[in-house]
Amino acid sequence: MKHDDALLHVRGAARFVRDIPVPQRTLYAAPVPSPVAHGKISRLDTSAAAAHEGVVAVFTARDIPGQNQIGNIIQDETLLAAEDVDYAGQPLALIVAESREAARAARSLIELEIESLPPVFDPRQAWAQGEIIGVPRTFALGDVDREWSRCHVVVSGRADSGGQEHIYLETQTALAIPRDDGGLKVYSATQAPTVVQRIVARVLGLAMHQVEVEVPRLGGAFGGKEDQATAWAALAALAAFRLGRPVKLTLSRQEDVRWTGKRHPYSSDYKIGLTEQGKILAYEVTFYQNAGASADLSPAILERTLFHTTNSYFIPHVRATAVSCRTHLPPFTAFRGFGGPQAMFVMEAAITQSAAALGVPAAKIQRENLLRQGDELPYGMRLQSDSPIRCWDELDRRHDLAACRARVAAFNRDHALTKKGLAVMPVCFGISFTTTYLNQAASLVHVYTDGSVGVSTAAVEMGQGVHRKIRRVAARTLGVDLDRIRMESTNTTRVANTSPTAASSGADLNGHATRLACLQIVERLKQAVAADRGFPADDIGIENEAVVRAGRPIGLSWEQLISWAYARRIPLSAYAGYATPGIHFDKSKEKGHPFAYHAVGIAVVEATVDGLRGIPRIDSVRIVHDVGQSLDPATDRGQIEGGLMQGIGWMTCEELVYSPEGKILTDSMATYKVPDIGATPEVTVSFLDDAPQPAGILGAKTVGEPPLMYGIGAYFAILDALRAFRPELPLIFSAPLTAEKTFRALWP
Ligand code: LUZ
Ligand code: MOS
Repeated sequence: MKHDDALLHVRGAARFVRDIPVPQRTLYAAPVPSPVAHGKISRLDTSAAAAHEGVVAVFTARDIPGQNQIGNIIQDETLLAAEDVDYAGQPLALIVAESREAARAARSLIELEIESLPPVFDPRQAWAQGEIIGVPRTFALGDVDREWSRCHVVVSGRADSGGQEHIYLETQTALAIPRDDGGLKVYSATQAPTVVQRIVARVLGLAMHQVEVEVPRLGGAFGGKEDQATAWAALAALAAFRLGRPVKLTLSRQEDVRWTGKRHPYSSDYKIGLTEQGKILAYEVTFYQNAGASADLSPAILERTLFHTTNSYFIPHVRATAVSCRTHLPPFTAFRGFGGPQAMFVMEAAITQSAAALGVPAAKIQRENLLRQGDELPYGMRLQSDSPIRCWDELDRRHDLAACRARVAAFNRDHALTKKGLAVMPVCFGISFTTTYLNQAASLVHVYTDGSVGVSTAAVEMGQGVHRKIRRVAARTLGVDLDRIRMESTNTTRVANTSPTAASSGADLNGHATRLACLQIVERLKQAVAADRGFPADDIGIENEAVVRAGRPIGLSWEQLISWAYARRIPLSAYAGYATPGIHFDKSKEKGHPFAYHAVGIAVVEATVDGLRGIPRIDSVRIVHDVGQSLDPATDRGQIEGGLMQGIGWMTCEELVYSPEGKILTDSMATYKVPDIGATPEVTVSFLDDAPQPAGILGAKTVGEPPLMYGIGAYFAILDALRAFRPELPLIFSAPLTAEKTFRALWP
């Protein structure tokens, strides 16, 4: 129970945006969704809804004072549909009423006529019709075309992975409060306060300094609030601005699942060539990303897919092409891994098929081709460490992969009705926003006169424990106890121009900024003590809440130091920015050094399939993960276990099902199956020893997204068990591998 808010969370006392006590005269807003996936609005009459009891106003696109445009990377998304409707669930109007119930009840009174147009839901079909976002991109290394003829085996195939709903505990929420100067304060459950600020200002025609955005904490996000908290904040702000009253907007779970974006489904074609010994010589892949109806973050996600084409492997000849396809589904968005998992799934599919063709275990090919220090990745960067091999060997040392394989084979010989399967899953994930300029953060540190400390950064606490890590950085840098440090809310007036808390970079970027701010304060204090006592400043330090000279206390405690310094009029606050050094990427060549470092680890997954009922179960997952010098081991372990389970869910049970008209059918927790405690395998997590990471903060490596991808091993472990029943079973690479699919594979 090491999370900063653990006690608040278990008592239900933590305040999320929807728990903030609302001001007097607060109104409630309910969006009106499009019932169809594609069409043209021919009539939208709001008068009957506006006349409903309790309704104060109904807004449509015409009521937007600024731009009706919420697109972030590409400006292709309206806040309220003006003419065209591009997905079922798209907001057409906003009803504002004295109560949530009244706003919702009035929805059925909206009179709507939409001329239906044929929708497209399949990315390959969209591609064939030329419906793409941006341009296709290709990363290449070596010369695949020449290499095929040198390969002993060449296999090719298709791999599909489905979308994934975030199921953050807190649904999308915003509270907008008008200010007396015509501006607004917006509480938003967002990972990206500055994006909300910029887009609210754009929609209302205001300057950014007229919009203050505050985030207390989030009840989970997983990427689902990186870009998609914005629309709801902008709708609440629109109503608050027009009516001069506070407006709250909260989606129900079902609304949230129906209307908001999810992980991108991908459909991919691959071709892979190897030597007789299992050395991969060439790999070619085309990724068709299902982007949904507008760009959202799809171009950045597509790019991260390309960066992770070869995952943890060195392949000398690679050509990877990716295209973002526009379909009539709610725009798909960021989700932990951000396009990386989709690429890694295809790579593992290709290796699994190669192993079958060569008649060797997949693990042999995986080990043979692991990245080594200095190996070149298809985007020109070289791996800086030997972590992939060190993690593999550590996993082998701890868990003996050959013995695991033998144990599984023995079990399968002895059991006719149940079979086990095994899969190793290495992960090598690039750390930094691939959009280089986003790799910046800032921190504002106040030391109060009693010696307590308040820290504001750009980081949003969403359960991942970033606040605890930043507190540790501040405490270590100032030389004081952790209890002295408090993290403040994330607010655009205290720290401006914030990047989203995303890309596993929150602790690194904001930790570095906090360290630099704390160092400024320490330096001022040291100089003042040196001048007063006549010591050299370099001899002075602050350790364990006391001033030391050459490591020995001089009889001045932290509290005494601070009140003394305040009386001497020494500023006790500091602000610092941080920008990741040394990263760059040239899109015209698709080469560069986009990442500060790579997060690396490996897992071995064991599964059992019940052959009569077709039910798969993940028995155990053993992980060796390189966290560098962990800033907070309990937090890191929690992230690794949680990420793993989210990945297992994506690969095995979380299935999005749509009607032929493009309406999501799996729109509640009753029909969308996430893994529960009963599905949790035995998980062993070991940290790689002696692996400090200089580019991370205080030697630590980030841990946010990478462990999700261990879950991919679950797919291949189940597939391995299925092949133990039926060795002739055709290899299917279509995630999730649900119980229905395993049943049908065994009982065709
Ligand atoms: N967001 C983003 C991300 O804008 N750029 C990224 O590279 C990224 N990576 C992971 C998660 N979110
Ligand atoms: Mo994210 S997928 O918001 O790092």
